Amino acid sequence: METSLLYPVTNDQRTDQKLDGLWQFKFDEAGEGEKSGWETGFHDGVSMPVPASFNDFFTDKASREYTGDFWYSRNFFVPSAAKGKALFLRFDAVTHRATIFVNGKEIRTHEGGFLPFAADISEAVKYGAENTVVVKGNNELSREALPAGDTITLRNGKKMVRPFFDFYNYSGLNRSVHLLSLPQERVLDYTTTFALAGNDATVNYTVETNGDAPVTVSLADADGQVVATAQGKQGALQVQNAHLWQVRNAYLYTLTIQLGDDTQTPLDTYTDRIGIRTIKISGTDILVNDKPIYLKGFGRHEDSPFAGRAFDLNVEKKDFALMKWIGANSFRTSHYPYDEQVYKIADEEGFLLTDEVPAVGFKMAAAAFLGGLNQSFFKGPWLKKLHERHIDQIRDLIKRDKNHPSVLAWSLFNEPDTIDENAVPYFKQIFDESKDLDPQGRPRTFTLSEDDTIETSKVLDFPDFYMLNRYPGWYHFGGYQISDGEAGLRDEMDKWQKAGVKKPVVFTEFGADTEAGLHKLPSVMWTEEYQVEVLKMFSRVFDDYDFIKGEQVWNLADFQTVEGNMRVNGNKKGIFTRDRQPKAAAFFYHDRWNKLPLDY
Ligand code: GCB
Repeated sequence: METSLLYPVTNDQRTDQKLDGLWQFKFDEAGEGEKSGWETGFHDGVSMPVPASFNDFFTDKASREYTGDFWYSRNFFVPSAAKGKALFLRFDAVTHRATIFVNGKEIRTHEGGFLPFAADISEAVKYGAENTVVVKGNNELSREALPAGDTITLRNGKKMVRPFFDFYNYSGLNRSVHLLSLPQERVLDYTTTFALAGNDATVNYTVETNGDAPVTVSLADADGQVVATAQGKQGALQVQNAHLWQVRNAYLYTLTIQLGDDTQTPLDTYTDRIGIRTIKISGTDILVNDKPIYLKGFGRHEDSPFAGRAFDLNVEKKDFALMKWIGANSFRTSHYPYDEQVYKIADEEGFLLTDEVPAVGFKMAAAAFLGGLNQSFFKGPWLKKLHERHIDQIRDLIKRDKNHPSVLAWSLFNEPDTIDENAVPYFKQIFDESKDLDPQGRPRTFTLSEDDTIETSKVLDFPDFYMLNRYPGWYHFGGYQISDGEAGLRDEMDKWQKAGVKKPVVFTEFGADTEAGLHKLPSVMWTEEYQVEVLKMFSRVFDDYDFIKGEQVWNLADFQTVEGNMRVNGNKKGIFTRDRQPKAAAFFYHDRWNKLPLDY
């Protein structure tokens, strides 16, 4: 099966046509789709925008919360000129699993709701004619899949998800669909690594193709001047006076790969923008181009009104504008890989990001918080399948994102249960198997929940740096007890210090739910004043410990979650509201972060 995850481009040899717009859509509560021939296409559904989560377009609750199989259908035209080309449909993400049919024929299936996959449709299409693509999606949760949860059946027979995580199970064709026409002999993938020497840099590359045609690689600077060329599937580009990609001061080169003897009429061309920079962990420092950096920024979500988890370039543009204004330099793609356009913007804007797989909910206490279960997550019949899918998604994540200069690190879990002995063999497997996947050897890590401390966690040897999620001042010692929250946090940091922590520590979650516009003097929990007090408390602590190398507050913006008595129409820990307007805390960070030096 074709496994290329290269981002689509259009040039003389390749075309990328987006199949976004209105599709036909149906729920399949009774499981009648195949029996009724829906895979051949249908016109009696409702119209549904793509990309979008279907949920919030419905005005009745049963549809919004729908759990199970759902179908999308549309026609697309394949021109006669495409004959002889390799044709693919590329789905940037379908939540959480999909079966793809073209003209009634099953082409492939895919598991995992946040990573792209391509379906080879060359044999299934009619040329110079209309064709039909049908997607059978499914949004159920289980302990065998990422993100983890259960699917339950209510007494009225309706299936519902019970997520072990704190974000709404937005579903559907959340990202774009592309029709790709590619040359038969083509580039499948490429990698780059960098070595710096004085002012110069070496860009080492490998190119994977599906044939034997000779490979030419060239690198052009931002003005389009070619600065280095090399031949072969593996080689080195020597760049004199290299412009390095720097944090919040990006510089991108254009890498062009061509196949064939004649670069005037190549068999294939693939072009991408890369940044030359190195990343290392040294003691408690995070080094970019051998210089220490301090991370300032956010945990985020792909979440906005109307289209749910759909990628929306307008929302993304706004989020970057806000992150730049506030003085941030980084974020975590909590709790799943984001649309590839996010990484392209981060590359251009010089943001560092920690790229997370949807391994969230690997803890029964999280399930308990949301519904009441108390067993070991890392012991159960679901582990084998889960592990297969987990490593598969880590593999695809790294494959997809390895060439982005913005990617600082890989986050392999969010808040798993690491005080459980049973977690150790699972962690060992995941860390062993992912060890050599990234040619750039970026750090691998995961977030530790409040239960997982230097005293209790059994897996602290695995990560290259520590990411801590901590909520004193909110889930415990809130309101009038906040001073005890601060004292407890300092006690914990003293223990890390005393233990001689030898790796950087980054706070990747902390904060307080805050209803925008709610004010009180003196403060109470949920007011804008109280959120600022909590964040100031954390800042005081961060300023006192040198091994703390970053602060990424939870969350950039309010976001939708499952409903419950802990949530007022979603999680309100945003520094901005869901429609991206500032709470008082935004001005606090604007002051703090614009003043902090990069190597704080
Ligand atoms: C966490 C989770 C995050 C939640 C957050 C909260 O620890 O990682 O997904 O949204 O806490 O606000 O409770």
